[in-house]
Amino acid sequence: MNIADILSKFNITERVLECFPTGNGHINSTFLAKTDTKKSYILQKINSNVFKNVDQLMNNIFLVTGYLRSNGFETLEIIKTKDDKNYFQDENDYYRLFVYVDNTICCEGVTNLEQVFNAGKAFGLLHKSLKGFDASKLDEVIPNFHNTKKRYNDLLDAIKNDCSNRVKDSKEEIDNLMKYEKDYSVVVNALANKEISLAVTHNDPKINNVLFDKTSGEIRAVIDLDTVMPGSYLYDFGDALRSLFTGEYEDSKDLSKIGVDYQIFKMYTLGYLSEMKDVLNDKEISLLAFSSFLLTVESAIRFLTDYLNGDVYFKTDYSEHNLIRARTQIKLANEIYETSLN
Ligand code: GN1
Ligand code: MG
Repeated sequence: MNIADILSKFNITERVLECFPTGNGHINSTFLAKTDTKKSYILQKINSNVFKNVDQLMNNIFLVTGYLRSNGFETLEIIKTKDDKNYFQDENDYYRLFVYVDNTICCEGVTNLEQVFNAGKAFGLLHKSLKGFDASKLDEVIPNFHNTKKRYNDLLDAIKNDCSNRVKDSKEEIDNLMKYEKDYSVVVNALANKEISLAVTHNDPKINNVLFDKTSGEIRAVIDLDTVMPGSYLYDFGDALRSLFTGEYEDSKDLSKIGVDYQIFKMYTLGYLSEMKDVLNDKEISLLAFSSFLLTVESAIRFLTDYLNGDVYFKTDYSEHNLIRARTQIKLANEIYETSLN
């Protein structure tokens, strides 16, 4: 089915003039559709290999965006299909359409610390504004997404199976990840023991998922709500720092570009706590720095597991892409560990 036919399934009145690929996600394919009016749309082909239950995924987004909007926050707007569904399915694929959030920019990289503060504030605000939302209404669209212990067990399985004969090229990385084994249960255990809250979390808190107003620079909306699920605030806090430290170098072969920047740590934390200081408990506060290590090492585990499994999850451009990504995350995790947790 061609793009024009797919777009014709959705409930829009404007005429689409052009539709072209945009963004650089690892999972879904994204297109910007320009129309004969000022309104534009974002069309996405949903990766149903990653998101096994698209109905649940879209229902989560529908519920969360509805809640945010009714509480006065700007958020994504789903355009339903002509038969009133949150997505369109053809023989092979699933598609959804959002209104393009006009007059906004997202930062692909950090150019100043104010952006970092604002990113922290944006995710803090999202957490705070979803505090009253009943997390049990959401489906766990990717079960155990940030269960680091489970991710590590998946890595051990991938090593055992060695289905792509790549273990021999990854010995150093595997040893490096094995040495932190005892740390992998810290957050999942604290959640299980109810020492920290089970909350609604974003689970992909990259700075390029925050939209800022093009004119005023103010925070407008947080996007990419695919993985909004029940989780720990620490998942988002740690993963945001991981991605800020990594910046655009997630797949850099030059490891000297990867390192911890404590100014970034400080500004993100100040921004985040400006919204969340009265919501977090003492245990959560005590684990903030640890979470930046944990989510970084988890990301290394995920990339390396996918490398060993033959690149079945993340999009890759060449055969060692996932191994290279794992290396940047290991370098960063080691540095966070040595400089702040040892
Ligand atoms: C994936 O597709 P993208 O870039 O939004 C992944 C995140 C990873 C990220 C690494 C559903 O997100 O968890 O942190 O790649 N999303 C999913 O860049 O697995
Ligand atoms: Mg994402």
